[in-house]
Amino acid sequence: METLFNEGSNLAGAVDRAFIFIFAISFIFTIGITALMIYILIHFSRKRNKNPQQFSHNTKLEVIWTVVPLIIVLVMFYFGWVGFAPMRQVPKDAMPVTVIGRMWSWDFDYGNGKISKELVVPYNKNVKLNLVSVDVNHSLFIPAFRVKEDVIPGYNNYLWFRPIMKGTFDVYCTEYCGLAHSAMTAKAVVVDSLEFNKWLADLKVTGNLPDHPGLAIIKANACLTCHSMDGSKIIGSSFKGLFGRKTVVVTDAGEKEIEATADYIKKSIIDPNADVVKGFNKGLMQSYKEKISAEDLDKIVDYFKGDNETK
Ligand code: HEC
Ligand SMILES: [Cu+2]
Repeated sequence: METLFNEGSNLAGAVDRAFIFIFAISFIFTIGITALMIYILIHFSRKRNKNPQQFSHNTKLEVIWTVVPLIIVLVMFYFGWVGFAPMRQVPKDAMPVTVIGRMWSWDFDYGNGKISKELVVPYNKNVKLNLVSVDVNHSLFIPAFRVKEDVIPGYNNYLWFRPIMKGTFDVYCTEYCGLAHSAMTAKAVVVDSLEFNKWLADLKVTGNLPDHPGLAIIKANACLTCHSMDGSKIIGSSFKGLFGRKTVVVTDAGEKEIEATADYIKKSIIDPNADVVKGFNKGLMQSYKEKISAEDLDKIVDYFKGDNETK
């Protein structure tokens, strides 16, 4: 499993060297400057120096405190450069994977409609990630690989790495991208090439297929800003397993348990404040009476029915 000091990719060592060098210099200077300050405070105190002296400058000292930091900073630059330059030079043979960031999840698209929720990559093979955002700014961060790159809508950013350690590693979004930003995580899994090929062959084709018409209407009306598909609670309840679910609702007449039938679902969309799901706030969901036709409501219900059956 992952530890803080795992160097999971070919790029990690150089990043760590730059970090440790800068950290060590900062540490030495913090101690040194503090010690010098305390020494000066005592040694040059008024008690010990009754008659103040006037200094102008000291060329030797000034040269030292200019040249020494200059060299240190240039060495820092060297370590940084040696670590950074290869990150922007993608090897020709790198396997491309498109990373799609959205509020608030990652998708990893291997082409031909094969889309995964996990970033599975073959051990010791170069991988290029093409970074795409469908909404706001995100940032892909895989700490164990020491790679981090912004994912900006309309700008095709990228990164690459060669995993040199098998295992499962954390993937984060490090750009504050809204309500469920902290839940925008995934896993990077490094496996043998053979295992990878098998995994990819078995990966179901889910992309490029047109959405169910009901789901298309749900997406077009931005219902998914408030309702998740994966069981998590956003502003409204999750759509996962909605159809036929037993729910406690609060009405003007008090609480009651209902089952999510076709009629209930339609009513929830047309008159959302009549039966308010317990634990959620009234008045957040607006009525879609004017926006969604009766025909489209049927399609939405049809989608929920099917969605439940496959679960
Ligand atoms: C602004 C946020 C928001 C949007 C957008 C929104 N809803 Fe809701 N929805 C809620 C909240 C909050 C509840 C729970 C309170 C209630 O029942 O009114 C809810 C409840 C529901 C329920 C009942 C769920 C259950 O667990 O029984 C359904 C069905 C539903 N919404 C469907 C939709 C559909 C379809 C759309 C898009 C056309 C949509 N909602 C858009 C916030 C929203
Ligand atoms: Cu994000």
